Amino acid sequence: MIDSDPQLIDALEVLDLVEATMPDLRCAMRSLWPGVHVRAGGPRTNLLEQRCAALAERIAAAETDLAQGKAVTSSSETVAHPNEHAVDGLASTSWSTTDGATTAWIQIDLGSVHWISHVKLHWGVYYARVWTWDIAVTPGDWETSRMGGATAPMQKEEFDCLDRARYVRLSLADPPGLARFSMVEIELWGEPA
Ligand SMILES: [Ca+2]
Repeated sequence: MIDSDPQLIDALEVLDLVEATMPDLRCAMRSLWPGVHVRAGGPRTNLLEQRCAALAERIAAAETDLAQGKAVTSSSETVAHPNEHAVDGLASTSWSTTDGATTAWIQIDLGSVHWISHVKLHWGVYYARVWTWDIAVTPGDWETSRMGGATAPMQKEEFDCLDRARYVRLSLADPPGLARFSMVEIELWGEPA
């Protein structure tokens, strides 16, 4: 009988705990979500599936693009493509470095500590074949969360994480052509910690 499956009853109790302690566990739950496995059939399984689906919807609805409109600094910017264009929510604008540097960085201050569950990088024409994503709770307390590399102009990259941070910094290196970098938008999805 599925109704008496102790593992399933445990899962329902865990779900009760997650719901009771939201929002602290929202980010953790989202991270665990792909691993949730429920046996098919049976009234209690259906109940668990329904509650998990409802919880996932609540988690997604609670998240916003934390980066939009936040304070942003960089190694260099141009008059036509200032730092703010990387976090203005517009696909029609972009931040660009000045020419001549084969490395660069752009940093966002969220104003307070947040949970970040996933990141979207929308590259401009001038991308980095090597990038590093660093996070910090306090100034200077940098920790590398992710490394990667873009492979084409205007590429959109997205990755999941479970980061708790106030400051984030994207360091760029190895441009394929001109010594220049550009980003259309950096999106940080999550919620206050
Ligand atoms: Ca933009």
